Amino acid sequence: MRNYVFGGWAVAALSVVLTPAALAQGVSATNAWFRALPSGLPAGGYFTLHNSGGTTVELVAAESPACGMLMLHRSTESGGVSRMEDVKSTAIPPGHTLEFAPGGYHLMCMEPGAAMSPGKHVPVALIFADHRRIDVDFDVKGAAGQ
Ligand SMILES: [Cu+2]
Repeated sequence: MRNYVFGGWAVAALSVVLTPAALAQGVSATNAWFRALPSGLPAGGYFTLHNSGGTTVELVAAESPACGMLMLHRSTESGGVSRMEDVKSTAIPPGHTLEFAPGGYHLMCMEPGAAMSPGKHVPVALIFADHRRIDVDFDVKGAAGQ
């Protein structure tokens, strides 16, 4: 009898532990790349973020050892003038995809290090409002995006 009760507790504890892991599988980042520019200019980072989970996720920050600061930016254009603004966070509802692409949302690697050169790869951690982190490997391409 005692063992049976203990077994019940073990199962309950296990299901609590598994819940966050299942949620973490709901977000994916694909087609990740940086555009490396000459002379240490900031490098734009692009990727496709998909939420296949059941709850909205909110991207709040990104980090990379290859960048001094890695910021969330959005480019906008009005009247033929292109400008960038800081983005505090972007929410992705369940089933939605958000493209980080030239001319729109992007990461901005403010101080690219030596690893930011075409043909290399740099790691990036995408950080969400619930403190989840996703590690993504970014290809580094040249100024022409190849
Ligand atoms: Cu930017």
